[in-house]
Amino acid sequence: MLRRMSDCLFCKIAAKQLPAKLVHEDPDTVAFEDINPQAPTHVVVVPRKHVATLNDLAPEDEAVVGKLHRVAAKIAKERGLAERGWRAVMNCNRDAGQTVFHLHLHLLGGRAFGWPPG
Ligand code: DGP
Repeated sequence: MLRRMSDCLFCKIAAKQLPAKLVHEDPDTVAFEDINPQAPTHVVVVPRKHVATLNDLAPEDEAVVGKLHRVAAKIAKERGLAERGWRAVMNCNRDAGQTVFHLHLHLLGGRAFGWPPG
């Protein structure tokens, strides 16, 4: 598990020290194609700031968490997913299946999803 910032995969992708298929960049966030897509569209949206999990959010992180969702909605619209629908998911810690300990929002779309999630 990648809990230390110096080891953090998504910090390195955001800093372009590791390759990824970037689909969005701004001063606060980066979005890229998931390496193991679970739907026809599977994009990961991350803050540039290292925050390990939802449990670790500080009051000053509230704006960027909102921005992650706005970026996901923009990408979903660009891909024609807005009307049909798409899913936003944040996994927090082990039981939820979090494997990369840098906050990230999954944008999933292009197929129908079940509920409740597995
Ligand atoms: P989670 O299980 O919620 O922590 O999601 C982590 C996601 O990150 C998972 O869907 C796979 C993706 N991922 C892991 N390593 C890499 C990588 O090196 N590059 C890219 N593009 N995605 C990765």
